[in-house]
Amino acid sequence: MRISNFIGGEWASTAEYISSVNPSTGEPYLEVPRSGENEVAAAVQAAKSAFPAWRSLRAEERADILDRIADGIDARLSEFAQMESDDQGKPVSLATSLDIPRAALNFRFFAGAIRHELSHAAPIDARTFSYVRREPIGVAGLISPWNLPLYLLTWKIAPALAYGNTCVAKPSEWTSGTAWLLAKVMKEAGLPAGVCNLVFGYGHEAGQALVEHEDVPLISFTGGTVTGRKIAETAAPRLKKLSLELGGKNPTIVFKDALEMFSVQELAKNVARSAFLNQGEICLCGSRLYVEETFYDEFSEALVREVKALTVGDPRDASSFMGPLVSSEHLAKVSSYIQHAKDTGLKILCGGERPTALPSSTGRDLSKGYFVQPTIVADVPESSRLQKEEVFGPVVTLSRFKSEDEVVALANSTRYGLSASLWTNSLSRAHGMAARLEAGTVWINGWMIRDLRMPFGGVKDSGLGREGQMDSLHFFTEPKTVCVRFGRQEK
Ligand code: TXE
Repeated sequence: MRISNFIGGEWASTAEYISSVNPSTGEPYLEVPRSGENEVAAAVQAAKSAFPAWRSLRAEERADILDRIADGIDARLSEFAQMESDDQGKPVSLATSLDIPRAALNFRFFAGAIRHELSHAAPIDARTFSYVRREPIGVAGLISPWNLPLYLLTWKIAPALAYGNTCVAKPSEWTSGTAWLLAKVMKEAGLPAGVCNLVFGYGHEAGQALVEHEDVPLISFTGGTVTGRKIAETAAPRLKKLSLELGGKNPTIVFKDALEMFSVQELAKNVARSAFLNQGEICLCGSRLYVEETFYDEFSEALVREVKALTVGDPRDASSFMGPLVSSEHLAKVSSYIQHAKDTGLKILCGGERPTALPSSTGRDLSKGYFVQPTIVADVPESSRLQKEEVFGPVVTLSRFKSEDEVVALANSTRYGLSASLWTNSLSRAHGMAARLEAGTVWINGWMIRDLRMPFGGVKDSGLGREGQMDSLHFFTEPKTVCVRFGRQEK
């Protein structure tokens, strides 16, 4: 199947195409446009032309269109979920319950936000006051990754459009399918031509051209830290507004007193889910597990039992918890960390290999798919690559700690700071630690509970800036202060 760019409300072809592979079978299944400077320039021009009319619509009119896009996503739920799975490797069940509904929610949420938005005003004296207009910025450049393709793309498109900008979006070259389906939905929903344009292709070609383009004053990017740094280097001298949501090496911290609330099995189940959901390919996954020493043996036994029971198999099967990794390159990267654990004599508690049997009720040949077992490596030195670098796959480390001070220091001893999750029944410990952990989000007795009203983003190498209701408003608009005086000032 071949997909097209979506520029000015029309489908546009390119001279060359990238072959995108289905990671379950290792077979090519999608031809993705290989766009470059020319396609990006055409898309930016279309977005620029559409901007004056789009920004002039009443908020209610924009909100209605966004709601219709959400409805259109819902109506095609199974088509989206199937494509997301074929493109990315994630179980269809996960795409159906999480990725696609959350993508629809992104549109509904920002439609609601602009319907209820208020601006503030400040009286100076009886005849004078100031008020703030929040104005859209122009053409937003939106660059998204492959791990939660539609969800993270719409997390950018929805607020950009809601607040009156037009946009050019560049999804990951590995997972472009659902973005193309989204373009169909946007067309059906009556989004005016040019308001949202999709340009597919490689990051160093289409992505780079978008960041460099002089008519794109704002870039929102989610992806790897190395790419984020490169984008910052390109954007900074051009004085572009920038939001970077980058990688993570998130700690999960388990105290024994959590047993006052959960059984050891429940704790193990929750921690396993937060480590291995979506094959561990979520920037929020807990990849460094720290367990209180007095509880370590009991917990690690339960965790290993839980993880060994996770089914790795055909992502089209409802029973599969994990599918393949996204690409052969990524499999090679993740495998190199497992090999490093073996080479340095670390203790692998479970996993560490390609699964020997891959259950599939569809009868598909999965022998060339990029599968790997969920893997736990124990007692890893803090200086090890495994403890320091983002694996972004189903490989986690398990360590023990004695005290709060010790575990806070360990948790913070990374260049990343995206999220942390903490399991404890002690209120004072929970809030005390939340204040000390260096992270954009701290979950207490939970994980990946998303509230779109809250700021989302990371500290340190995990990013720059925040998005979320008010933060997205601030990012995707510029405030203008208007000071009004009625008549002549009395002496
Ligand atoms: O991401 P990239 P990749 C992490 C994870 C992963 C690593 C690399 O550790 O292993 O990043 O993954 C576009 N100018 N995360 O290589 O390269 C690219 O085409 C403009 C964390 O897939 O950062 C894609 O659309 N754009 C993460 C997007 O950037 C460029 C999710 C992300 O690609 C570009 C994914 C350039 N010069 C990976 N180069 C998370 N935080 O969720 C690339 N791109």
